[in-house]
Amino acid sequence: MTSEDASKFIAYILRHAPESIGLRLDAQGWAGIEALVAGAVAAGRDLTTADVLHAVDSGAKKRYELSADGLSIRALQGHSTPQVSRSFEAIAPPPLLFHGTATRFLASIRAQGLLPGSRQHVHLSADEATAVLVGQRHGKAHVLRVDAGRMHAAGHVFHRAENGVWLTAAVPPEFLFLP
Ligand code: HQG
Repeated sequence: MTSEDASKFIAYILRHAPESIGLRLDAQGWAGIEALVAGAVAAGRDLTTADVLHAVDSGAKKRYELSADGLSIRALQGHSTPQVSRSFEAIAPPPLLFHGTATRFLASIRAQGLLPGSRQHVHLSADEATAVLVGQRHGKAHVLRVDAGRMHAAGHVFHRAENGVWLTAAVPPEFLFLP
């Protein structure tokens, strides 16, 4: 596998479908690297321990974390698998956060606000440039501004993953500055 393919495959397994290679994650998302590699190989994928360690170190996004003993790996955020229920500390957000989306989702977002979809949280960015990149993954990007300060004052809970991504359960439309 190329390192890009390996990183995508590891993201899919650790966030969405560990059971597809017979892997069990703990509630905080950790998997043994040996078990991850063995499961992948048994499923016919050409994944090595070196590929896994490279995925942790490479990329600007810092998607993964290695355990202190170096034997386990987890994805920092973005999970949909019910095996994982990471407990993130609640912290106060900055007054303004950003969400990158695609223009074709705007009508639905105007009606429903931001929903987590299959993930466990809505993902928000601290800066506009990052939000543009997130939105571009889906099509023609549109960056929404989120009134995080007012949401927090209204009792909505926010978390920040170790890689700087902000998380919240959902964003009702009244907290979005919509076009
Ligand atoms: C949209 C990447 C219609 C939402 C990124 C988004 C991020 C709605 C899409 C992380 C909606 C879900 C997450 C509504 C939300 N109606 N569409 N009511 N509410 N949406 O991929 O935030 O590369 O699940 O705007 O960097 O794009 O994976 O979420 O367009 O941090 O490490 O539904 O994934 O990181 O898409 O991205 P996603 P996201 P990685």
